[in-house]
Amino acid sequence: MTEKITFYTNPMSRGRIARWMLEETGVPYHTEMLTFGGTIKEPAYMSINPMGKVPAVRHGETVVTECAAICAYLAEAFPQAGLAPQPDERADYYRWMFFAAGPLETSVMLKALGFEIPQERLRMAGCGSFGDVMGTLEKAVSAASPYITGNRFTAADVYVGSHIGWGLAFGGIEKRQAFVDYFGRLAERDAYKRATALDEEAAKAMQAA
Ligand SMILES: N[C@@H](CCC(=O)N[C@@H](CS)C(=O)NCC(=O)O)C(=O)O
Repeated sequence: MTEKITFYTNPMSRGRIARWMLEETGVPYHTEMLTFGGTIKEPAYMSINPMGKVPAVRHGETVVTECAAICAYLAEAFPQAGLAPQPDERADYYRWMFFAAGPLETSVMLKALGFEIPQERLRMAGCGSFGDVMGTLEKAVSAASPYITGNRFTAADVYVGSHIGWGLAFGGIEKRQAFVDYFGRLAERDAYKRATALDEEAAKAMQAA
């Protein structure tokens, strides 16, 4: 019997990444909405994620936090969805998933906070410069193949694509054509549309409450 999945989120958060991934797997799940500055910091949720941050996924007795880990975990827990990498896709899959969770996320956030790493300290900064991160990401999504690991859509596209989509929408990522084209392909997916509609609806309901 399939173990129950509980998805802890807030619709205006990185939880949208995990929601998209859950919708891609096609497995049923129960959603627990948390409020920022409210239930997210209460003991019941802090026992799930001591960071007091969303998203988190509970699968039976197993808890996973961190969007990239949630995407990778669900891809492996539900192999029938075909979102885990084939052996020849693994290098790109891990490379770009970790690149997005590390250098990309960090450099976009530093920029949003108005912090520029001084040129002479770039050597010790794992994320490198914002310009180098943008250039590297652009090359990764400009390859002849439509997806980040090649011709097949995988969980790495959910994670990398979410960063690009969010960044294009809110200005954290430059509107380069390669980013627009790559994300445009992903946004056509039924699971992406379903996930977005569910979170938009939940956001409206939370605002009205
Ligand atoms: N590294 C985490 C980041 C999670 C995160 O920062 N979530 C934010 C919303 S996007 C949050 O829950 N903030 C609430 C708080 O810190 O009080 C991940 O990738 O899942």
